[in-house]
Amino acid sequence: MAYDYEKYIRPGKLPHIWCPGCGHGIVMKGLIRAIDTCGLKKEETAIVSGIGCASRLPGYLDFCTLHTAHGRAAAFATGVKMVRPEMNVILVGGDGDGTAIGGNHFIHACRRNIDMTYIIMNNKIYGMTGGQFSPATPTGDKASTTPYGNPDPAFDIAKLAIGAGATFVARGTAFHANQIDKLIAEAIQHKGFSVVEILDDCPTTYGRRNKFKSVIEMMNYLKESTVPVKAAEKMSPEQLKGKVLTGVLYKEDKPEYTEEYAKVIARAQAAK
Ligand SMILES: Cc1ncc(C[n+]2csc(CCOP(=O)(O)OP(=O)(O)O)c2C)c(N)n1
Ligand code: SF4
Repeated sequence: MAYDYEKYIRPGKLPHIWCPGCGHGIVMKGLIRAIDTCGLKKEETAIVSGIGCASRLPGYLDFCTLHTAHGRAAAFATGVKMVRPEMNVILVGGDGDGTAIGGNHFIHACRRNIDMTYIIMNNKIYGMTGGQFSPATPTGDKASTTPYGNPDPAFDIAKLAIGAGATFVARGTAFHANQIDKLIAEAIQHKGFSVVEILDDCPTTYGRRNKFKSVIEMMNYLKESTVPVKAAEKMSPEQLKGKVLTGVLYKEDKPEYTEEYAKVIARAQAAK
């Protein structure tokens, strides 16, 4: 049965800016299905982004949306959640926005464990500005700023989130479209800071430079290079060599920040 995405879309904002074959639209549809599954109301849900192709996503959705400054989605979203803790707050953006210019904000949002969900679309590149390398560009890959191969090691964004204190971390891919909504729905339902990294594709500025002949090749790469975390349990180290794990990678219960902050305010008021 066809899914009714239109009830969540702002028709006046279409057509979208994304290139044919870009994975960001697949993620947007997954997010819509997750929001629908969780039954979130439009007026009680804020979707916040920074700048970039991925960060254009909230503009197309009929919720309370904020398109902010580059790398500052976490800062604005934190402000929304602190003032209106009853709101559902979802952050979206790219690997460049979230882990380069916004890296500091990202790790501190993870550390605080504010009840929000951050969806990072990791296409390994700065798509919007023509393909400069990002902290997620693998060593040796080509970008407009590394035409002879990137000498830097890349962040593992999911591991970075776990190390910084996020209490729910999952990874999916744009190829596995029908898992994206399930991962995001579980992240939304988790109480605390949840991160969903979606391995995505940018055929225009990354694929062409890195010898992917078509979007299908890029999608096949996402399929072949990843293994569900449950399947990995039965695989040998040799079989897992070069594979990236997908699914729910980490989950823990910890005190939530806005609730702890409310207790501090109550203590301060009682002390007056
Ligand atoms: C302060 C500031 N610095 C740089 C830019 C230019 N800029 C716009 S989008 C972008 C990169 C976005 O890359 P990413 O977040 O990975 O998203 P993608 O476009 O790949 O989806 C950059 C560097 C900007 N808008 N503001
Ligand atoms: S430049 Fe890349 S990330 Fe941006 S819309 Fe095109 S394919 Fe997507």
